[in-house]
Formats: sequence, C-alpha cells, structure tokens
Amino acid sequence: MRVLLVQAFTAQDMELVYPLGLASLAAHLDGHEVRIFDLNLHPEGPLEALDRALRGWRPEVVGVSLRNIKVARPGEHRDDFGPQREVVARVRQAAPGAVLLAGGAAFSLYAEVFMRRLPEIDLGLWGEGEERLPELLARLDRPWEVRGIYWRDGQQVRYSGDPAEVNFAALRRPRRDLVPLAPYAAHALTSVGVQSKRGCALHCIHCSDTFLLGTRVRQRAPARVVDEIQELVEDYGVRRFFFADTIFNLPPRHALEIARELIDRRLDVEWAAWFNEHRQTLPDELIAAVREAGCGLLSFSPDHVEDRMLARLDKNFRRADLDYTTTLGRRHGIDVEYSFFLNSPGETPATLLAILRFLAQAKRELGPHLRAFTLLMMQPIRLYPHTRIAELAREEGLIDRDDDLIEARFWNPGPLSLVVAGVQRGASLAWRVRQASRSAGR
Ligand code: B12
Repeated sequence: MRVLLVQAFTAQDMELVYPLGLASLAAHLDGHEVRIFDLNLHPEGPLEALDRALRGWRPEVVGVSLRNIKVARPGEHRDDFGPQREVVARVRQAAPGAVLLAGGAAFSLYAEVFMRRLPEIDLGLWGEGEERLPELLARLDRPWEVRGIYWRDGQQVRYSGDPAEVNFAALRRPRRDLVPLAPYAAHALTSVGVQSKRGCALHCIHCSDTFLLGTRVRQRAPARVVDEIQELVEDYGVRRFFFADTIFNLPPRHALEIARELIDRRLDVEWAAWFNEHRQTLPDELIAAVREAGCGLLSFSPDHVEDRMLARLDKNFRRADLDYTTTLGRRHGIDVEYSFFLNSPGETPATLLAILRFLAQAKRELGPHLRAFTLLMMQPIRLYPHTRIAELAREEGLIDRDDDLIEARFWNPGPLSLVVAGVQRGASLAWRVRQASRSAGR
C-alpha cells in the first residue's frame, strides 16, 4: 500500500522537531511504499504543500501524527486545536478515498476528544505504533482485532482495549532517509532526537509521560543507541542531537554506558538531555563521562526549590540535591538550565521568592554556565489529561469536571497569579535584553 505519514504542526515559535515517531514507524512497514511529509518544513504554505503531496502521490492510507496540543506559548495562546483541525480537514479534502489514521502523543493524550471533534478521522492508534501499525494495515477492514485502536461504528467511537508496551530493545533503527535532516540539524540543538529508553519510573504530579509510555523503563542496548548516532554522523553529517528520553540518567548506569560508548567511538558530537536532580543519579563519573562524550547541557526540571513544595509535586529529590546540581555544573564546567513552575499547589509569596533566590544563587555559582533560557522556563503548570494535578484541579473547582483540556488551562489560582504575570514579564524582558546585548557583542 502507499502510506503517507504526515507530521502535523508542532509549536510554531519553538524548535523545529524532527519527526522521530514517524521515522520509527516507517522502519517497521515492510511491504509498503512509505513517504513522510513534515508540514513544519514548509513555512511558506504548509497546507498547500500538503495538498500537492496528497494529490500528486494519491496514498491509500494517510497517517497523521498529532504530536503537540500546544502550538503556542501561554499568554500568546489563541487556539491550539484549530491548526490540527485544519490539517485533518485538508487531508480529507485532498485524499477523499484514503483511510485517515491518526496517532502521536497528543492524539493519545486526547484520543476520545480528537475522535469526537474530528469526524474526518477514520481510525486512531493509541500509544506506540511500531508493532501495531503493520498489524492494522493488514486488517483495515477489521480494526477491532488490533489492540489500542479507536474506530467508528456508525455514530459511535469504539476502542479495542489497551495494548501491551512495545519491545523497545528489539525495534529497528528509525528510517532517517525519508525526510531531509539538514533543516533540523541546522535549527536547534534539540531538533534532532535520538531515543535510548522509553517509560519513566518517576511520578511527578503534572506529567503525562507515564500515561503514554508506562512506569517501567525500557532500554536499548547502549551500543545500538550509539550505532544510530554514528549513522547520523557518518551518513547524514548530523553532529548535534537531543536524547528524546523522559529522563536520560535513570538508570545512571545505562546513561554512563552510552557516554562511554560515544567516547570509545570518538564521535565528534554535541548533545543535551533531561537529567534527574537526585544526587544518586548524578555520580561524578557520569558527569565527567557525559561531558567528554559531547554533552554540553544538563537540562533539569526541578519545578520548585523548597522541600515542602517538592513533596507536593511528588518529586524524587530535595533542595540539597538541587544545590548539588549547581556544584556539579561549576565543578565540571558544563552548562546547566532549570525549569520551574510558578504558583503550583501550595505556593506562597515566600516559596515563590525562594525560586528567585535560588536562581540568583545559581547564577553566582555557575556564572555563564547557567543558561539564560532558564528565564523563559518559569511558567504555571499547564494541565494535561491523565495527570494527578488535573484531577486535583477538578476536585478544587479550578476547572470544570467536563473540561476536555484541549484549550489551555493552567494551575495558577488566586492573587499570586498577578505576581506570576509580573515575574514572567520581568524574566522575558531580561531574556530579550540579554539576547540583544549578545547579538550587539557579536
Ligand atoms: C523528547 C521530547 C521533546 C524534545 C524533542 C527532541 C526531538 N528532537 O525529538 C523537545 C525538548 C524539543 C520537546 C519540546 C516540546 N515538547 Co516534548 N516531548 C518529548 C518526549 C519526552 C519524547 C518525544 C519523542 O521523541 N518520542 C519518541 C518517538 C519515537 O515517539 P512518538 O513521537 O510519540 O511516536 C510514537 C507514537 O506516538 C506513535 N505515533 C506517532 N505519530 C503517529 C502517527 C500515526 C499515524 C500512528 C499510527 C502512530 C503515531 O508511534 C510512534 C512510535 O511508537 C515526549 C513525551 C512522550 N511521552 O512522548 C514529549 C512531548 C511530545 N512533548 C510535549 C510538549 C508539550 C512539548 C513542548 C510544547 C514543551 C514546551 N517547551 O512547552 C515543546 C514543543 C516543541 C515544538 N517545537 O513543538 C508533549 C506533547 C503533548 C502535549 N501535551 O501537547 C509530550 C507528549 C509530553 C507530555 N507528556 O505532555 N519535547
């Protein structure tokens, strides 16, 4: 069959994100002709370009990847759902006879909502697709025989039941040949993804990753991960990438083995990843190894700095660990960035101030190694479905019971929300001033 995999819009004001999910799916579609079309590569007229791709090739199945529900920043937010709706409608219009299949992280988070609000979608695949998409393509007339499928029965939307997790270690390498890598590689350090594990053993109350990928961490053999990186370097000239793992250093041994493998192969690469803050997950030998292996940035999401607040957010570390991260950055001369939630459950003026004090302390200690991006990473928590904080927000009456959370909702109650707006404005001004002075200095 001719299968066109379409990457729908990602956030327009952020990094271009390589469609890793589609490249990974494509690697498992033996016996089909597969192409990938990324709308985000066509800023001049994405929908027109999609139209041409559909009419020119006439695929029998169009798989649309709905990755983000978020396509803009809070504050600038207008309508996050509109762009997704337009893509689906355009596919239906330009390929009226094709089976329109939806999948991707945002689809999986909001599957029933998407199925209800976008009647053009014929079928939806929940979760990881490498093992089940080939099964589904072989049973398009009996989708209920495949687990994790949303299908239509007249006016009803039905679901075939939860699937098992994929055997991640056994998956093939993503098909990197199906979309040009150069535009992503040229964009941001975070644009090209490589995944070394799926699932997360942490339980932060705001996060929906465990709903999508489970709490059991499934790892790929370090040598296989580095084979993929070597392929990026040698076959595509891509030397900068981001580990698309929920947390890279859990378990620390796996991260260490990947770093050692990178060092042994002498690949001249530059990369970043998300790290957990708990001191035991950051042994010195790991930080020394990741630095030598090309890691230029430890990206942390501590979310808060006070023990009481960290406990409420169900984080696995405390303030002493966070202080340790700044020491590490200084000692190893490696860049560090942090993201924080403002006005999260239990916040008071004093705890909010504690975040700003921590940043001042981190700046003193880290100097230029504290990435200024931290200034933009201070936001109230956006509420996503299937999270404990969304449930809490319903219990506390912050959102309606039946709010489907497609439109952005934040945990940002009371008068502190005004302070939050002020802090965000100040931080964003400081960021702009810094960027302007950097470009003037160039
Ligand atoms: C790594 C990552 C990033 C990295 C990406 C690095 C890179 N170059 O790849 C960076 C830092 C750039 C990033 C940024 C953001 N991210 Co992010 N990110 C992730 C993370 C942890 C992994 C994504 C990934 O690469 N997975 C690996 C691939 C193989 O998996 P996949 O894409 O999900 O595809 C599989 C399935 O979804 C499915 N599938 C996918 N498409 C299709 C299509 C069809 C037809 C079918 C059948 C199946 C299918 O099959 C695939 C193979 O199994 C996910 C968390 C998660 N649980 O997925 C969040 C996640 C995707 N991000 C999210 C968000 C919100 C963002 C940001 C908006 C955050 C922000 N800063 O405000 C930005 C947006 C950036 C942008 N330009 O749009 C959300 C998106 C959903 C939502 N809530 O809107 C997620 C799901 C996190 C969450 N739980 O909320 N992110």
